Amino acid sequence: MGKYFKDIEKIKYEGPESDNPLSFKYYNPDEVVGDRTMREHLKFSVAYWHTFTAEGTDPFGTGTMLRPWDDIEDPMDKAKARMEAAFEFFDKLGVDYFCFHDRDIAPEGETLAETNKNLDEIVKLAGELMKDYDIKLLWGTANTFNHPRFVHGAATSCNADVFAYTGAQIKKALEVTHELGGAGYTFWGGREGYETLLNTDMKLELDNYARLLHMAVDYAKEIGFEGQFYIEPKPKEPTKHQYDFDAAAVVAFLKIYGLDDHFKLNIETNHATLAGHTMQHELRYARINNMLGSIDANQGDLYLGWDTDQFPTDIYMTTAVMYEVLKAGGFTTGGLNFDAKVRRPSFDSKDLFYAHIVGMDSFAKGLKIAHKIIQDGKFDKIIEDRYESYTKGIGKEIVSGNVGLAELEKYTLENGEIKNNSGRQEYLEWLLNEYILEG
Ligand code: XUL
Ligand code: CO
Repeated sequence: MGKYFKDIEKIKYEGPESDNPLSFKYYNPDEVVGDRTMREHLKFSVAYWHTFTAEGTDPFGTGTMLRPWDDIEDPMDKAKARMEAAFEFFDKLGVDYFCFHDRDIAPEGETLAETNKNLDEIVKLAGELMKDYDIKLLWGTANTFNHPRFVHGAATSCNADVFAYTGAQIKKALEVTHELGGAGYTFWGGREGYETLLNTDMKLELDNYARLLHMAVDYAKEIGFEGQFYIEPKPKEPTKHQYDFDAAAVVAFLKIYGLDDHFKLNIETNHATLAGHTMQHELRYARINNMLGSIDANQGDLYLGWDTDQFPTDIYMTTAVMYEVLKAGGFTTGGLNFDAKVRRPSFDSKDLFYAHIVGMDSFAKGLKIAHKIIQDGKFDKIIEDRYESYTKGIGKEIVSGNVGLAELEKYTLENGEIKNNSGRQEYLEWLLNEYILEG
């Protein structure tokens, strides 16, 4: 039964008829959908910070979570218990991956040397548990936003000592990610932005950010880390304006600084909506630029202006996400990492299971619907027909680069009245409903 989540058995697939909330209704890991099994398509990962480190604090109240390791006083003993509990959780849930920040798994010491020593001890334990349970690291990252030293940013701080500290911390985080065989390493610019332009040298900050990323690329090569680097866009929070605002801003940044060959994007639903985009928009933008790497799976609350990091339950959204993933050819190094937290009043450990189960089932359903949509090809055909004018005549000349403004003028003067066709949006929304409802 395990030591930590004693009243929970291994979660099994019981099918849509089951009324057991501690079972999967749709996520059937070995079921084949198209060219791979659900498990291979979805590559679920648990986010260590939300599920094992977070205590349920908010700006108005202290922690509420009730966890099996609560009574342990010593920070290192607590860190070890959490790590053991985490693997019991992954195993019971049947996920193959996890993600962590350096500071989620081990406490900071008095000095960086002491902090690194703590980290080494916990990483050793994690490595052993990964082998025992056959669990893999989707990506590692460094928390360079929580400690007061990062008050003005990390790589974009006005203080060169903070830049240096950030480099030192990321060096170590890369080493431990490599040691654990991480498939990737993520940069989320937690405080890489500004509060006011009145005190900000934007050019220097952006140049420095790129300098740090280049150093990381160089160091990865030096130690033989071949995992995929990701940047995770987010427009605001904690700072007023984050430099990695959205997919388009990040792609531009990577290209400007010659980093685009080394990075892909880790796109998060709630970050997309905070930037005023749908998740599908962000994924599409990354996909068409060959930069769709991995996904932080959650959902926000459109009535609230902050990052609520809720577990994903919206089937329209999971369908759209899996549509983009399938169109990109499926995940390679990436996966679906539940960067999501249970609500503060959902404080029982059992809630962690309910939350992940509904997320996994929602994505399993989304995968199947998206696969059917793509297989049927109805939407593809409608889009193909919509742009048909570019496959012949003047349209073909435009896309082949054979004409300039003078030729367009000559053509238009002779062309006469223009005829447009309906966009048929409501029909398409009806069609999408049909897929969702028939599921
Ligand atoms: C914060 C966020 C991070 C990153 C990793 O909004 O999403 O947890 O995923 O640093
Ligand atoms: Co995230």
